[in-house]
Amino acid sequence: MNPLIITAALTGAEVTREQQPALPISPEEIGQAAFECARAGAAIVHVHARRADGSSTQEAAAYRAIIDAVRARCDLIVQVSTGGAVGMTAAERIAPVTLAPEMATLSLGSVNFGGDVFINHPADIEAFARAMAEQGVKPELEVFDAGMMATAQRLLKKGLVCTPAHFDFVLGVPGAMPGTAEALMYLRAQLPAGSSWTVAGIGAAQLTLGTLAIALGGHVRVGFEDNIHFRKGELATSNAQLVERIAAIGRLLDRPPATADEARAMLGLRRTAPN
Ligand code: KMH
Ligand code: ZN
Repeated sequence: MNPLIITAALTGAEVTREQQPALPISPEEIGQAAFECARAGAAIVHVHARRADGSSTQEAAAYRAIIDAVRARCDLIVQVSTGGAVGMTAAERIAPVTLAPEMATLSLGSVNFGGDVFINHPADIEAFARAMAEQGVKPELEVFDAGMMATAQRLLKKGLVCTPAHFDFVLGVPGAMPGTAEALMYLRAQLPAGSSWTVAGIGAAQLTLGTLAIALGGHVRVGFEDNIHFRKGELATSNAQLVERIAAIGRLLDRPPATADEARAMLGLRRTAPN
């Protein structure tokens, strides 16, 4: 049996309350959403911090409040974002890693991102990888485009990322690789041996690529960061609703949801003392 690790990407940096009224923004709301997602079958929460006015921030104190709010309610793995929002400096973006969370994202290259450009300079990528290694933080390698697999290989070769690596294929961002089965299969074929992987399909691809990933032995990310709809023309009522559906598909395909501790063992995470 290969349990399914479900990541709930609860908030993101770009989605607004106007677009999705149930978007969790405050630490308390994010903690409550994490609790509901844990009950629905998630093992990891991928989190972004917002200020009270909804704007994005990478301040460590804001992430501290989120980690505390999640830990007060459930034992989910907290994965902080180092992508932050488009336009933030690298120095801003790396701040939450100083809290030594269990996991953090590590974006592997620059890419067009809707009407913006998401910049990840090679030197910054290496500095982020070093900071994570120093803090004992497991990186999730974010792949938006094909060339980023070569960057992953370079980081592994330089010893900046340990094996087995864990990848997230983010597919369907306008300007990056599309949310198609072909794109997923192409990236999967290039995984370094022994790697684990998850897929974050954007919009409607969240359901189709998530289901395909389950069948292929991968893992799945769902949540409002990537998709605000339950189906075409119908907003999801909560992040947990999206987790519930993918957990049900996992069970049908003999991939029951992993608990947080099962996911820790599968990903080789250190079990953190509450930090
Ligand atoms: N907000 C995007 C520009 C991550 O969390 O590491 C980047 C992002 C990736 O969300
Ligand atoms: Zn993110």
